[in-house]
Amino acid sequence: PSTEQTFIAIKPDGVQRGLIAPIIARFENRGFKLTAIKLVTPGKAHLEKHYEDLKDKKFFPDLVEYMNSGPICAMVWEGMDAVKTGRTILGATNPLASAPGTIRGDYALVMGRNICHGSDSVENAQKEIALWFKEGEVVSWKSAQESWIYE
Ligand code: YYY
Ligand code: MG
Repeated sequence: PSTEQTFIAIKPDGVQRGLIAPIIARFENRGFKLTAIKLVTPGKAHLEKHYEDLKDKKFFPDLVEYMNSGPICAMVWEGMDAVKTGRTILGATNPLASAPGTIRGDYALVMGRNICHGSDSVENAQKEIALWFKEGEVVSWKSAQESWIYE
C-alpha cells in the first residue's frame, strides 16, 4: 500500500465546535492510517510560516488571527493518494462551494471558519509535516486492517 502522507489540521473552530472525533472518523473510515496527532497552540510566527505562500493576500492577517485563536488538532494521515483524497474529503476552500458529504460542505459556511486544513501537494505535505512535527512524533506502524483495505 501507498505510504503517501498528508498533513491535516482541525482549526480552532473545528476544535471548539467538538468536531475532532467526526473529522478523524472520516479519515479512519475511508481507510487512512493515523501516524501523528497532537493538540497545539503553536503561536503567530509558526502560523505565519505555515501560510507563508499567502503572506501578500489581504486576508492573511485575519487568517493568522483565526488560526491563533485556540488549539489546533494537528495530524498526519497516511495511505493511497492521501494528499489528493484528503483534499476531496475536506471539500472546496469556500464552504459554500463545498459539496455535501465533505467536511466543509457539512460543517461550515464561510471561508474564514472553514474547520480544517489539508496539504495541497505531496511536496507541501512533506514541508508541513516537518514544520508541525518533530522527528519521532510521526509513528510508523502496520495496521491490522491493511489487507482488508488494500488488494
Ligand atoms: O488550501 P485551502 O485551505 O483550501 O485554501 P488556501 O488557498 O490555501 O487558503 C488558506 C486559508 O485561507 C483557507 O482555508 C481560508 C483562508 N482564505 C480566506 O480567508 N479567503 C480567501 N479568499 C482564501 C483563503
Ligand atoms: Mg492551502
